[in-house]
Amino acid sequence: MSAMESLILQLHEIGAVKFGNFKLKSGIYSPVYIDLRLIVSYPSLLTQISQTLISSLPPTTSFDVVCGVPYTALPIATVVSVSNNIPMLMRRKEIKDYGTSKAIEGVFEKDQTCLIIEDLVTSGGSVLETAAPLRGVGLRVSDAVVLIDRQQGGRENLEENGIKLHSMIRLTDMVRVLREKGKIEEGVEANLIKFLEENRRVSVEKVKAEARVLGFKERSELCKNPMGKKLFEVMMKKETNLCLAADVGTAAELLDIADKVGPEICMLKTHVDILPDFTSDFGSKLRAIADKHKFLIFEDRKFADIGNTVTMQYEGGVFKILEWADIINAHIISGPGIVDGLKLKGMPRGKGLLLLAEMSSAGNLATGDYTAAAVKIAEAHSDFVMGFISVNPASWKCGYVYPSMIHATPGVQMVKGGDALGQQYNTPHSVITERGSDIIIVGRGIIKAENPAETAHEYRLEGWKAYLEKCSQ
Ligand code: 5BU
Repeated sequence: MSAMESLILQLHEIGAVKFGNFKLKSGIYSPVYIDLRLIVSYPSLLTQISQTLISSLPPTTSFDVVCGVPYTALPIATVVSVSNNIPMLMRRKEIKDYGTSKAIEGVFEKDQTCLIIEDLVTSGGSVLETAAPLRGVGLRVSDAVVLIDRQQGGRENLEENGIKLHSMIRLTDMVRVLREKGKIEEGVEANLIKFLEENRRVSVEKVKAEARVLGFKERSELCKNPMGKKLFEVMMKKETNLCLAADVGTAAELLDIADKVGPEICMLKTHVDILPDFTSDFGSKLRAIADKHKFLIFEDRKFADIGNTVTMQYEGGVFKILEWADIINAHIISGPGIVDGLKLKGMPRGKGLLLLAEMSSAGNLATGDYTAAAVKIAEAHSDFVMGFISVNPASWKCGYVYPSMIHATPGVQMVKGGDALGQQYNTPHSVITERGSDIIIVGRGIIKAENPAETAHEYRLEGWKAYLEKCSQ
């Protein structure tokens, strides 16, 4: 029996490979599920895997360091490193908000070659996510080795990004061996082959975008919503990704600060229902200032009702938000009907919608599956949904990779901290680079400053510098 066959049988034996009907991260159903996290419990299998991985590489492959894709491949990479005496690097998945905040841990020199080690490749997206920061710090990445290749486009996607994929076990080989050894029925193999045919290539567009940070220019071209496009253009033209949260006491003060801070911002965020002196000409007055300084108006109304009700709330009442706000936002708690409702009114007038995928306040419930649901709804309505209110989109398992969507993040101040009522602040640099957002939304950091216009200028410089830094990675 070959080393590969033996490994396949052992992986099946420990339950790392299961057959049935499983929902994958991407939402599609798969007849096979592979969970290699289990291998840490089987040290001798882990050793075998690590040895076979390295010996399966073509002899011409040379590298100075290895780096495992977090998390499952980390123990494999560690064993490879220790048993072959090759130094290892670690890529941080979550970058710390304190300390040195390095994406790559370990000692290396510029232009050294790093071999990426991965347990399972589907689209190749995770390998690219690890390759990007490695390349960002000056390492060369030309090869990746994987224990199991699901044969769903990973090889091609990586090849297009200059990475040759060496796979130890291909999914079809694995299933063939298991069938030959009588571990599974013939029908299971046929079912899997059919599945692979139907899912040959997993979201190449997503993977490509993941590989490098696209600039606002390229992203504006991908954006389907006209207001989203416009916002990208405003940001580029004015070189600012600052949004002012104009939470001042009166409409008069709001118009005054909008005029003063206008040159510094790409967007001004309002809570129109906090203004005691609101009059029906507020919208046209703010519009005139927005046109003068070329910023967009975002009413942070946080619609949350059923589709039919929000159409009325958007268009009617005292505030007539539809008349003057370029952008609005909505919770998805009531389901996708809310987007249909708002779209009915907003689309014909070229408006844009941000979905609340996350919130900045402590203990909020917009996390995990809820965030993923917001992404799904946005994808289905990308003609009207221009982006998200996000807090840490870089940590999303889904969605962050859609370059056409704009991420705007509240809870920003020059120093990390919070207020007495649950608000949590991150710095402009952290929000844009580590957390993967596009726009910083700043309220009290600016409006409570002695000189709001000057302070806004400082925030603008910080935010834009971080954006440029991210693009140059
Ligand atoms: P601050 O003064 O910078 O804390 O103001 C933040 C603004 O962003 C304020 O208008 C909030 O209503 C708004 N906000 C937020 O803080 N957190 C969120 O998750 C969302 C909006 Br959504």
